[in-house]
Amino acid sequence: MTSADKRSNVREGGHSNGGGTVKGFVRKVHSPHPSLNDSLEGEIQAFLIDEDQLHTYDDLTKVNPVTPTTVLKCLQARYRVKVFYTHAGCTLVALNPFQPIPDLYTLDVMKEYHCAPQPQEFKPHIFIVAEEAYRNVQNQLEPVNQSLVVSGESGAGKTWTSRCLMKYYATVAAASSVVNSQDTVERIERRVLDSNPIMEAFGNACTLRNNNSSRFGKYIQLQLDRRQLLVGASVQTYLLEKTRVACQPANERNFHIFYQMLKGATDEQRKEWKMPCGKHFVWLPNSEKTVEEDSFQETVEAMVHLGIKAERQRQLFRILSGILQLGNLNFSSMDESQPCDLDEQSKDFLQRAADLLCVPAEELLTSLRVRTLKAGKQSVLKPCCRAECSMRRDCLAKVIYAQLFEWLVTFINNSICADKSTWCNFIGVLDVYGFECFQINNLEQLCINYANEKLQQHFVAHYLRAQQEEYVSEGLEWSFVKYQDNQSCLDLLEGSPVSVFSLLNEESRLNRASDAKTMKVRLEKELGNNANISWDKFSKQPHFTVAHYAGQVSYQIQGMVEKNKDPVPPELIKLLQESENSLLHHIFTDKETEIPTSKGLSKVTVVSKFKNSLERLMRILHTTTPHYTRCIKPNPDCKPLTFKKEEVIMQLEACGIVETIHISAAGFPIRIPFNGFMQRYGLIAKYSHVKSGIHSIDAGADYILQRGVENLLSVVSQHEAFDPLCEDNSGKHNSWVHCGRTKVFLTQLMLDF
Ligand code: AOV
Ligand code: MG
Repeated sequence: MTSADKRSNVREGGHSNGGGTVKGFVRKVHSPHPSLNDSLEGEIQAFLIDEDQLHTYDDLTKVNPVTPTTVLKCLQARYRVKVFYTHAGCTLVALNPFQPIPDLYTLDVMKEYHCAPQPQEFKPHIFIVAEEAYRNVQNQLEPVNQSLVVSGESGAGKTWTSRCLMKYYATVAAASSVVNSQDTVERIERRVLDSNPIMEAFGNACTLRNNNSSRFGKYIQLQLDRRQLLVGASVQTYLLEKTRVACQPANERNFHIFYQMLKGATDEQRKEWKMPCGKHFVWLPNSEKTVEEDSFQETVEAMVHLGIKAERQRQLFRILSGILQLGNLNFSSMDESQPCDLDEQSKDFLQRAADLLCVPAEELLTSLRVRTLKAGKQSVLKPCCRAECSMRRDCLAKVIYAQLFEWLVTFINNSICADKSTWCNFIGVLDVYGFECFQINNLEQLCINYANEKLQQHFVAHYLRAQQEEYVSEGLEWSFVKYQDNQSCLDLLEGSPVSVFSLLNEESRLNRASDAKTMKVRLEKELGNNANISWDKFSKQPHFTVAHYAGQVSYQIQGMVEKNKDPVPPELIKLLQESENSLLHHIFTDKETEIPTSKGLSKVTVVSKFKNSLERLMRILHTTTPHYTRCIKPNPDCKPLTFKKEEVIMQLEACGIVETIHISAAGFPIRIPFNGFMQRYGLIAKYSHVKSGIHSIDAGADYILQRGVENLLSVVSQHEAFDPLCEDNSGKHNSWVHCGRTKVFLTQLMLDF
């Protein structure tokens, strides 16, 4: 059997098994499964003997035995020879090279994978995943719609991978388009791709973990017509980390777009935006640092392609500059609890901000300094103290930026979304913010890590369920490999009746000043028995620690309830609605401006909204055929071609790669329909001395085929090469082969014989 032969059998129903080319050394080993062999010593030796061959393993299910150490060694060996993709049963592992790899993603490579009769026979690549999803749509396998779920911690390469996937479809799904619709198709692909630099300029920022860290989640659905051509796309975004606009963690930066403006503006634009050279903006820390994403030109070009007119762009940039000016407003007062005023240096910035946002300067100042309270039918004006003023200033910036982002996403959708009558299927690409753990973590990290927890749950549930369903429907008896379920962590975060989110929401809906200590006491009282939450007794700051699937994260409680409430003073909205900047006016038109009374606090909190949006996403994912790619960050410093074992092993363990491989390897990743099996392996029986009686059986009813296959298996099992593997020589129900109702289930190792 050639290796191509072997692998042409092995893919079914979207399960990828990869295809290693290494033969031989596994034969030295009596059992591939640690569970079947008490002594692993022999196996480890066998593994070590072939260490110089490790880089040739295209699929980790072939590594023997599968342990964190052996998987790690294999990945390290591959990384050393600059091989970045490896199959791991049903998933693809992508190691981040942290340097451009020439010739890995070229048009020619795309075409090679796209045109290959069996792309799986090629080296593991993200394009195999892309092509598999594409062919599933073509073959109308149920569910027809596909999801490419890219996961991994911050900086692991998710956004990069998503871009590769989008480029792949924009290339292969357009290449075959007919000439007379070329114009439209080309425009659409370009627009779809151009949505990336815009969204990244507005939604990504430089963090301690990644210079181009996504601060929002996105699910982009690429819409395909009957001919499988890309006719449009739609984007759904998730919770932008808007606090970054007004508050950048130490050594991090604001969103890229501000630096792009600062660095890319012409003299004329600088004048218009009131951003003279050398002016220091408080909200633009670390502007001396240059990152690749600082290209203003690219963003503007993408805007032009998407149809954002020059005048709209002008308004947009004026608003952004207005936000920056707000950051330089300082309030002062002799006494912290007393009404305060702007300090002298800030007066200039107030005037500039007002000019750029097209609102009267006095009204801007009043809305920042004076609160309107409602008492019955009467309104009372109350001057704010310094902290309140600063809070209102930050709030103004955040609400403007968040609305602008939303407007952009809507604009992009209007520009790239195909008419419902023209598309029938979609391939969704999911790229969310990766798991994060900083020195100080707050509501933002809680939401980000919760999203990752949800994705992990989807993976565990889907993969195990899909396998189980097939085994059951095929009548196989098989006890499942144990796996790490993260349900208990999700219950802690979002469960009912009591969870971190429910308590946070209750606290946020109470009309009282939030207090971190009270919140902590409640958490301890209500959730103290949950094994996934703990407290460090020596910590001075109120906090709680959650045991996530990807590691422990300690969350600071201070400020969390307030962030969850996310109150926007209605005076600010009113001010913006009166703006003469028509874009600003437009994006606030439908916003509520009612002054809340004591009872009327909004029930919609940040986490309740986020939870709902993720649940909608999960519902969509469940209706699609998923393909998982696990991005791994090989070192914490984003250094090129540097592989730190401790870093990698933590990520492998966190996402359950080893378990996935076990399930794939201990399960039966190869499923061959009886017909195909007989065609391929009937020959063995023919030349065998054992009488099997299978010669009389042609392709026919499943039952007859099943008998034939069973006989064949029994013949194969008595073959001398197979001998050492068998626990019982009946061949019918050993751990290597199972004969189902319509298919033969094999372990990967069976194919090596
Ligand atoms: P992320 O999306 O997973 O992090 P990115 O996709 O932004 O991570 O990757 C981080 C950086 O790694 C990129 O900016 C590239 O410089 C580099 N990189 C990633 N993949 C490749 C590749 N295949 N080839 C070359 N360079 C690569 V976050 O958004 O922070 O979770 O929130
Ligand atoms: Mg990203």
